[in-house]
Amino acid sequence: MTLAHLSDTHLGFRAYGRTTPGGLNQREADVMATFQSALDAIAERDPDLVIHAGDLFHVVRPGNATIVRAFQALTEFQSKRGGRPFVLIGGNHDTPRSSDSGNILRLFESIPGLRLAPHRAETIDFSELDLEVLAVPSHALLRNQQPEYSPSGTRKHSVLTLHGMARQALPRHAQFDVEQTCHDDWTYVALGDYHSYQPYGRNVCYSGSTDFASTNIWDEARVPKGWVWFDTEVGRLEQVGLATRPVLDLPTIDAQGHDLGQVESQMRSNAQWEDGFPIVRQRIVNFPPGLRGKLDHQLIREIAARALNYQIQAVAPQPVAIGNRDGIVTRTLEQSWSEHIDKATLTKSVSRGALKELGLALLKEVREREAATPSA
Ligand SMILES: [Mn+2]
Repeated sequence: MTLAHLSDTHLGFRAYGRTTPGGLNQREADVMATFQSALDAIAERDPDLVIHAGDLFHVVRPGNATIVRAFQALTEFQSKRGGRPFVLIGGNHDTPRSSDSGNILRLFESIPGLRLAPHRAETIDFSELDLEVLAVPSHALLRNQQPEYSPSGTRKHSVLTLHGMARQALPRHAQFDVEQTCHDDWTYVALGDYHSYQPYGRNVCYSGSTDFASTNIWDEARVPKGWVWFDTEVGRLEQVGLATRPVLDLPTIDAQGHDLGQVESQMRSNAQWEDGFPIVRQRIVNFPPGLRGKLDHQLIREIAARALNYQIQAVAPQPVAIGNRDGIVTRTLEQSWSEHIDKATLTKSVSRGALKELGLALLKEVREREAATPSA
């Protein structure tokens, strides 16, 4: 048996002000185009089973254009595949909290071969493939309505699909543990919710989103987008890449000890990319907020004209609030450290200057590490 696993297509996602000549938000059009190319690539490889692990739509009520395009794309896809099995589960983005009845996903039930689990966990049986699929949508996981994560044992093949956050992916938002899924007992476990491709074993993974469709795309920029192919005869995950509009997180500029001209010249040299109107972020750390508006507007306009979006993210030197008898004062850690050492009583064997330098060097090291890690 062969299967294709995709997830988190987030149709209807919108960002930035740009629109297509037809008046659609440019990112909404991008995300739809990537979805279409995923379907084309999957149809080409012709799997026995397709799993969409949730968040087909970005919102509970997508715009009409997005609903119509999604319906047409899936109808055409299923007709190309002769209505072979396709399982689609509800995600946290496209499932209304209150009731099942108003769920937009219900519309898709009429597409031949498409089986839906929008709200409740259910087992779907496909005798023609000697296969059972346990579908656990977001709503069921959140309400603790998931059944035991074990296959019934009556079918040769068994697939678990689940939409939710694993402790292994984002510990602070954990809804389940990958170990809980007993993935070794299943033929395949298709996870949805986490937006980067992330395998946890030979047969279990997040396929990731098909395009950049969240508020923090910068963390995702390091992992290519795609969907996953699995052939039970081969028994190995294969991520199949998808071309998207490029997302570029340019090297961070540290403004400490530099003047505006030097910062601008680094911005210019960082802004080297081929055409293709990427989505770009330029971080500048240790940059006082007041200086943001003093950067060369012409330079910024020139760079921005070659991007769909050029975002300058200025991070101010971190002040730290310290309380004393006279009230709360704001100082940088470096200032506080220097002032403390200037006044501290030290044993004779310790050099005041060397100790001060050591502290400042360590603080600098911490800042550099922080600058190298994109914020969550
Ligand atoms: Mn999602």
